[in-house]
Amino acid sequence: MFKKILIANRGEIAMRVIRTCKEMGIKSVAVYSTADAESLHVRFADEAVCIGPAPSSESYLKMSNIIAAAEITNADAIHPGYGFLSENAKFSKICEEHEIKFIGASAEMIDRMGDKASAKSTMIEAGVPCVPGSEGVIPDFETCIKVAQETGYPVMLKASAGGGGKGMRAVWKEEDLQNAWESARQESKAAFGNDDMYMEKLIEEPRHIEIQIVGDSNGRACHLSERDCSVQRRHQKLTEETPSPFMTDELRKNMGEAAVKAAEYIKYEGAGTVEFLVDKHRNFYFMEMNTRIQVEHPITEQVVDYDLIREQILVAAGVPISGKNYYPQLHSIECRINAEDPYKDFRPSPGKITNLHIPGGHGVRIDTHVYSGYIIPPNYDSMIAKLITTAQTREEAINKMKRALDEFVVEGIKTTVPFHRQLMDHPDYVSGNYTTKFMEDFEMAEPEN
Ligand code: MV4
Repeated sequence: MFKKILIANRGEIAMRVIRTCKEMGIKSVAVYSTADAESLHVRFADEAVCIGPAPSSESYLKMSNIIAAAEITNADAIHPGYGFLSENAKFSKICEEHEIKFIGASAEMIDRMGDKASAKSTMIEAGVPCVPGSEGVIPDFETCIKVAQETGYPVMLKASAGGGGKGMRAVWKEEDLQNAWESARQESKAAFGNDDMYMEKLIEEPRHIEIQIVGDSNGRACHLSERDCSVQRRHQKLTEETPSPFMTDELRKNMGEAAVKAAEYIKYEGAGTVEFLVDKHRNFYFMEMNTRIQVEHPITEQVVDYDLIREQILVAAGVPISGKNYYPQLHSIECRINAEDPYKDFRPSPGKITNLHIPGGHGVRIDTHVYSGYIIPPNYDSMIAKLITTAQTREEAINKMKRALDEFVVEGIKTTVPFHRQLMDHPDYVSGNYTTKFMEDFEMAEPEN
C-alpha cells in the first residue's frame, strides 16, 4: 500500500482525497500555487509544497514542478483529481517513468479514450451501442457529404480531439454542411491543434446519463449505476442526480452491462465514467468515456455507500475489486455552487467571502474548501462547493435541497445558490421531465427585494 500520496490538484477535490488518505493511514502531500497559500488543502495535508505562481500553466499544470515535489517529499503515488493533469497522457507516462504510481489511467488508455473517434471505434468492436454515423474520422468534404446522405439529416459533426461540445455542429440540411464542416474544423484546430472530424446521426433532445465504473488490474470491472447530468449550461454541468428520473430497471441493467463490457474490453483500470446519450424512446448510445474521477462522484457514493477515492487508491495498489455491481438504495442530488452571479448571465464573482454559513443536518453533505474570510482567486474555475442531499425518495431529496439552500449563507461574493433554489421549484425539474435542452428555456426570476 502507498505510504504517501501527492495530490496534484486544489480546492474541494484536494480536500476530498486528503480525507480518504487520512482514513486509510496514508500520508498526504498538498501542492499549491502562491495564490492558494491560504487554501484549506494546504492546511489539512501532512506536508505542502509551493509549486509556482498563480497561473495554472506555471503551477498546477507544470509537470516538472509537480514531479519535483513528489521526489523531494518521497511520495510513492500521485492523485490528479479531475481537470488539470488528470487526463494528460504525457503526465501519466512521466509518473510511470519516475516510478511514481499515477492514480488514474495509463497513458495509452488516456490517448485511446481521449481521441473520440477511436474511442467510438473501440466501443463498436466491444459491442457497445453507438450512434450511427461515420466509420471513424472523415478524410475530406466529399466523404462528409456522402456520409451525411447515408446517415440522414439531421447530423452532428464532432471533433475527434474534442469533448464538451467544442468543434461540434448540428446540421439540419445539406446546404449548411460545408460551412459547418469548415467552421467546426477551424474551431477544433484552434482549441486542440487537431481538426479530425467524425459524424453521427443527431439525437434530438437527449438526456446525458453516465455510468460509474471501476476496473481492476485483473481486467475485471463493475458498475455503480447511473448519474443524470442533463442539466447543463454551455456544456457545464450545474446539478446531477441518481437515480435518474428517466431510468427504468431494465435500462439501468442494460446500460450498466454495456459500461462494464466497455471497461473489460479495454481492460480499464481505475475509476471511470462511460457517458451515454439517451433518446426519448430510451435508446442509449455511447458518447464518451472519462478516465478520471468526476466532480459529481459524491452522489454515487451517497446512494451505494462506497468511497470512490478509496477504491481508486486500492485498485492502483493492485487490490482486486469484489466484482459485484451496485444499485442506488437512496436518492441523491448534487448542486454545484459556483462563485458566479446568476442574475448577470452567470458571470464570475471572485473575491473575499466575508461571512459563510454552511448548511448541515441529516442527509446533507458539503464538499468544499472555502471558509469565512477565504479569498477566491480569479485564476481557477468558479466552483466553490458541492451541496449534496440524500434521502429515501426524490421528493424528499429535493425538499432537503431547498431547506439546505435556504440555510446556505455566503456574503461578500455572488453565488449560484439562488439559481439552484429556483431550479428546485421549476415544474419540469420537479417532475423529472428534463433533457439537455432544459437550460435553453430557463429564466431566472428577479429577486424579491
Ligand atoms: C450529441 C448530441 C446529439 N446527437 N451527439 C455535447 C458535448 C459532447 N459531450 C457531446 N454532446 C452532444 N452530442 C449526437 N449524435 C447532443 C450533445 C449535447 C449534449 C450532450 C450531453 C449533455 C449536454 C449537451 C448539450 C448540448 C449538446
